[in-house]
Amino acid sequence: MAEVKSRLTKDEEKQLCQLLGNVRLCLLFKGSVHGFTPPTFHSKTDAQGPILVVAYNNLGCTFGGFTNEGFKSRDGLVRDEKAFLFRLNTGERKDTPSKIPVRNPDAAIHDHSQHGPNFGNGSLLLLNADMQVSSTVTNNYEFNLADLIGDDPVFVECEAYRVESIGDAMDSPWRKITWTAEEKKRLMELAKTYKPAVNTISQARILIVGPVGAGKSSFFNSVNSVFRGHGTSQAIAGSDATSVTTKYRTYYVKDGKFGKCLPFVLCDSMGLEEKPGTGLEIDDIPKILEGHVPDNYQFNPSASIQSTTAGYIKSPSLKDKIHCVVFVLDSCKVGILSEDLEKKLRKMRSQISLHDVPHVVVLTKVDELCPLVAEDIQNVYKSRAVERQVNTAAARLGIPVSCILPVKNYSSELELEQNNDILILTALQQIMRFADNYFDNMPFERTESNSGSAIV
Ligand SMILES: Nc1nc2c(ncn2[C@@H]2O[C@H](COP(=O)(O)OP(=O)(O)OP(=O)(O)O)[C@@H](O)[C@H]2O)c(=O)[nH]1
Ligand SMILES: [Mg+2]
Repeated sequence: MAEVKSRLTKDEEKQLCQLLGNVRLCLLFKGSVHGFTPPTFHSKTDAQGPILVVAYNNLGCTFGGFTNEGFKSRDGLVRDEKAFLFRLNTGERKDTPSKIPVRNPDAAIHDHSQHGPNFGNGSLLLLNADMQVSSTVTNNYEFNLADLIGDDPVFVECEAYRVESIGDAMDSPWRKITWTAEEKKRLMELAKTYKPAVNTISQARILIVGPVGAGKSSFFNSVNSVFRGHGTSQAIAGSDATSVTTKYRTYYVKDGKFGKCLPFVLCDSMGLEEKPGTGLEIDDIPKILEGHVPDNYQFNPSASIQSTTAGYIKSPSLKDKIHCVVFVLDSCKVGILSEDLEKKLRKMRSQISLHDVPHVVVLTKVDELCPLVAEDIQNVYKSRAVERQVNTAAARLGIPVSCILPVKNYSSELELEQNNDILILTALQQIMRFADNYFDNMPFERTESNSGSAIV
C-alpha cells in the first residue's frame, strides 16, 4: 500500500493531545494524495465521528479546527459545543498553542457536501479551489486570522483526522473468546489433528495476500512461533516502500523443533501496491490458486508467470491448489486504503470467488491501533477502534464481518504470550474451517470417514 503519511511532527501531535485530551489521531484525508476538493474530503470524513482538520502554510503555521459532531454532508449548520479552532506552536510563531473555542455552538460548523471544512459558517473555510484560507468575521468564533496563519493565506496541505478517544471500550466483548491455558491447548490440538475432508491430501494449502507491509510474513511467523513455543522469524519481515517479500514461499509449520509437519501449508506472497506494474501482479493470482506457481518463484511485477517459466507446475494436483485465501490488512490503514488498492483487492477477491476458494481477512497490528489492546490483548473485542476497523474492512472489501479476524502478530517479541497465542490460534481455526468449505464443494472427493470413493 502506498502509505499515506501524516505531516504532523511528534511535537505537533503532542500539542494536539494537549488540546484534545487523551486521544488517538487516525489520518483519513490528505489533500495532496486524495485531491483538494470538497467531494473527496466528504468521501473520506463523512460519518467518521469527531474530526480534526489540520492545514499547513509555507510560513510553517499549523492550524485548523475540531468538530466533535463531525461531517455527514448534512447541508446545514451543526450545533457543536465542543468545536474549536487552533494554531500550533510551529514555524515562525514560537508562542503557546492556541485554542479558540466556539462562541456560537449553534453555528459551530456548516456541513455541506459542496464545501470543504467550514467552521462557524465562514469563520474559517478550507479547501477552496484557489487553495486559500477564506475567513469572514462572524460571531461564531472570535479570533484574528493573522494569529492563526500569519500573513500567508495559501495552504500547502490539508489533512483530516478521526479523533478516537483512548479508553473507548465496550462493557462486554462483541465476540466471545476463552482466555485460558486449556483453550490454547484445545486450539493447538485442533490444528495438529486437522484433516482435510478428502482422502487424497494431508495438508490444506493457505495463500496469504495483502498490501505491502500489512503483516503477511509476520502472520506466518506468528503461527510458526506458537507451535515452536518462542518467537521465530523464518519469513523475512520488515518495512520498506516496496514489498520486502519478493518470492512466492511455501512454508511448513512443525509441531516443535523436531516435530511432524502440521496439516497445513502457508504460502506467503509479494505485497500489493496501488500502481500498475508494481507489487504483486494481479494476473498471477489465478495461476497461484490453480497450483501452477512453484515455491521460491521470483515475482515479476510487470508480467505474470508463464507456462515456460522455470519450475512452472504444468499439471497441478489437488495438493498444489489453494484451499483458502487469507487477506492480511493493517488495521491502522484500512480506513485510508487508496481507491486503486481497494479496486485491486476487490478484483483479486472476484478472481478468488471465481475459483470457489473461501477467503477470510486477518486484520493485523491491533496493538498499534488501540492502546487498550496494546495494554491487554483481551480487550480486542471490547475496543471500539478495533470494531470500527473490522466494519470498515468489511465494507471496503465486501466481506462479511464474520470473516474478519483481528490479530496481533509477533513482531519483536522473543517470548510468547498465552492470550496472543489464543488470538492467533482462533484465526487459524477459522482459516481451517474455511478450507473445509473448499473440500465440501468437491462432490466426488470423500474422506475415509464417509462412504464415497476417493479420486487420486
Ligand atoms: N506492532 C505490530 N507490528 C506488526 C504486526 N504485524 C506486522 N508488524 C510489523 O509490520 C512490519 C511489516 O510486516 P511484514 O510481515 O514484513 O509485512 P508484509 O505484509 O509481509 O510486507 P511485504 O512483504 O513488504 O509486503 C514489520 O516491521 C512487522 O514487524 C502487528 O500485528 N503488530
Ligand atoms: Mg512479506
